[in-house]
Amino acid sequence: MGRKVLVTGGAGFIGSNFVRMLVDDPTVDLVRILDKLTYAGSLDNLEDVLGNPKVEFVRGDIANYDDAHPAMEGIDWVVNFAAESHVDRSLRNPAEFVRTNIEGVRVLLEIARETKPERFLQISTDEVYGSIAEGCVDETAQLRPSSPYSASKASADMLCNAYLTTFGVPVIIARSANNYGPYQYPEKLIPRFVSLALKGEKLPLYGDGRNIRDWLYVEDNCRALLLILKKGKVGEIYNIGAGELHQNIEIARKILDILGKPEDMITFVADRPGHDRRYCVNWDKIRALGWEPQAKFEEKFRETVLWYARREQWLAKKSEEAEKFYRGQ
Ligand code: NAD
Ligand code: TDX
Repeated sequence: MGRKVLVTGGAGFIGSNFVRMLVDDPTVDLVRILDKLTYAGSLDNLEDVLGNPKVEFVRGDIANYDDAHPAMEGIDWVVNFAAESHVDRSLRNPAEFVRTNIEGVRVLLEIARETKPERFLQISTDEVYGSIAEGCVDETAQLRPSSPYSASKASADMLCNAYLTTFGVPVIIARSANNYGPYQYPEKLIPRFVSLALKGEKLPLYGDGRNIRDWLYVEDNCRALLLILKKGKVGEIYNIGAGELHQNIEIARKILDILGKPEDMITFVADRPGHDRRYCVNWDKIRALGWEPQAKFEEKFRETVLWYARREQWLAKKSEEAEKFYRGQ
């Protein structure tokens, strides 16, 4: 008998890519998705898999016990992607981040005490370590989150550890770097800039544009997560990075170059308050499980930009919503 997997937040960017990978995995029998379908989630992201007999979709809120309990029944692996994920939004409305990213995780952990899954994989982020001036940090580094978003994610990690230690919930935590790839909501850097460039609008870089992120291809991340479910050890934390550290200005230039647009479309705007300068995680631990990133950055980055460019209408519609947030509407 294969595994029955619950993917919360499966209608979002990484979750929908992960669902696609599970559907193709012969050791998985059932992929149940629990998603609230907030502004960031969409059934469009799951269009090609919703008809698959392995896939069940349930609309519901992880912070609501009555939604989450039935979804967790009979489940072997819980993978919690559901979250408010946008740093800029967390600066304007932190309450929603506390509710979903902390209270939601508490509710799932409580239910896990009853339904006893074999594994509970909490999807965390490299942002919990805060800005890393130089070098890269391993999983034992101190947590120094800077934004309400990263503070809520760090809090969830702490709750997970407490439920493991106190109640034996079989938690594993994964801390990934910035993902890029298809199906990301265009409030985030790469799809936002592709969309603005296609519309002939300026690309607003925060501050001096020299902040650094490590860019991990979403499929590499999903492969790492699946490997952690299969071979990872309960109670462990695994960093997942790519070693592709790039300044935001390089990312903006690459997008313009791929789309054949002029570099003077870049503009510098007020910095994000508390903006982390650089992230870099050491991922030796997951490497020891047998994982390496496979994506060639230049190739996958180009493919990603063109993926969005080919969906110009879809992108324009989503981007109109996303830009309302930036205009303060
Ligand atoms: P996303 O914003 O694209 O998707 C989040 C999904 O969660 C959406 O489908 C949304 O509808 C759903 N959701 C939100 N609140 C919910 C609730 N209360 N109940 C049920 N569903 C809810 O996010 P993403 O970029 O795919 O990120 C997924 C996870 O990975 C998050 O936990 C995030 O913190 C983490 N992460 C993301 C990145 C990245 O680069 N995107 C990097 C590291 C970690
Ligand atoms: O318009 C912009 N201009 C700009 O300069 C936007 C949207 C972003 N930026 C900068 C801020 C960051 O330095 O680009 C970088 C990337 O920004 P985001 O796409 O907002 O991502 P980030 O803040 O790095 O967080 C992402 O990676 C870690 C995800 O949104 C998180 O969910 C994840 O945990």
